[in-house]
Amino acid sequence: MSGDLGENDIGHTSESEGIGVIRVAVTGAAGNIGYALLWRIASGDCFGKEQPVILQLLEIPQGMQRLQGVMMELMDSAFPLVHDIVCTDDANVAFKDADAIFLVGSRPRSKDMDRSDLVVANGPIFVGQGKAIDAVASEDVKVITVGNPCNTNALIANANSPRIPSRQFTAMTRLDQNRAIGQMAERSGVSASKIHDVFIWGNHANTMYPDPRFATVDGRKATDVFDLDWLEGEFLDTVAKRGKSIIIARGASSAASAASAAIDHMRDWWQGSDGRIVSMALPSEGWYGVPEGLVFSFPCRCENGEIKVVEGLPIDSFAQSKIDENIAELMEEREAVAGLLY
Ligand code: NAX
Repeated sequence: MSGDLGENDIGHTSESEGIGVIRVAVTGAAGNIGYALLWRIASGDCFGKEQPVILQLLEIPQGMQRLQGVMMELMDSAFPLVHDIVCTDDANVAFKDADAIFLVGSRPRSKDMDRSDLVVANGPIFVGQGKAIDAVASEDVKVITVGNPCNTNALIANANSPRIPSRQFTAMTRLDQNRAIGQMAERSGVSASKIHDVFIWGNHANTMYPDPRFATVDGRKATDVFDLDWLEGEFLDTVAKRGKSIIIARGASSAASAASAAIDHMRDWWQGSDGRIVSMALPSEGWYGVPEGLVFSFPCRCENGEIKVVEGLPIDSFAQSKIDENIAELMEEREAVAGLLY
């Protein structure tokens, strides 16, 4: 047992906490992404094959019964690295001393909602969770926001957590990057492992820009391998609208691929990106003319647990127009939630 974590804590498993154990919180843990994500964390895919973890899982009260089932299955998987599991509907319990937090839980977009409705509907969740992170999480906590609209939700959580440095709040655009790699791999016949340095600018939305200009495909420049019409047309369009295509094909939104991308994001942040450029959305410090504070996806490298934006890349007129489009959209989202940014 990891100690008394509060009255809403409904379950623990197994053993005592050993030296070096880290606490990993996941919200929306009984949802579709959570179901794929937890097994990857528990098996060591994210924090390393030797790193023991305590899982601190958050759900809303209506989700607690499903969460109990998830916890039972985790127990039944008997992962050696999982030292304890805490299930709760109280964010102050879930985030207590957390070293890493996956903010996945939020309300999905229904048919009658447009994007601005979603921004307003989900914003308040991230006010409460930001405050809880501020109150109880480790001061070194690394936060990834997956729940949509993820850039603006990360902005809200960051604004409500003044104790934690802004650079520790990120949003996920890695799924978009992985989708871009998938498209390049399919078209070129080269395996995904040999495609590097394609990354996403901006918002996790249709406006995003998967930038192919610095990418390599089996050592060759992507701009030599693929024609410009494809890169600025079908490629861009397919990546931007992939989420919708998955919903049409599967009858449900991306879950396993989203969980996998969240693992990639946090693993690279935690363990380093090995010199590779990866996409992460984080509060701008004015990089590439993006207004300060906007949570914007940039080309990044990770080293020693820190994210460094790759600065000084040349921007052509097409890239600039896409960056500007994303800035405009994110400014509009920020405006819509201005009342939540204390
Ligand atoms: P599900 O609806 O399957 O699961 C969400 C879970 O969150 C539910 O169990 C729900 O009870 C819980 N929840 C809701 N409000 C909560 C709160 N305040 N605190 C804790 N838990 C709460 O959705 P799922 O497919 O898992 O997707 C989760 C989120 O990821 C959605 O917002 C979705 O739009 C977003 N996505 C983000 C992606 C990205 O690339 N950034 C891609 C995939 C996905 O669309």
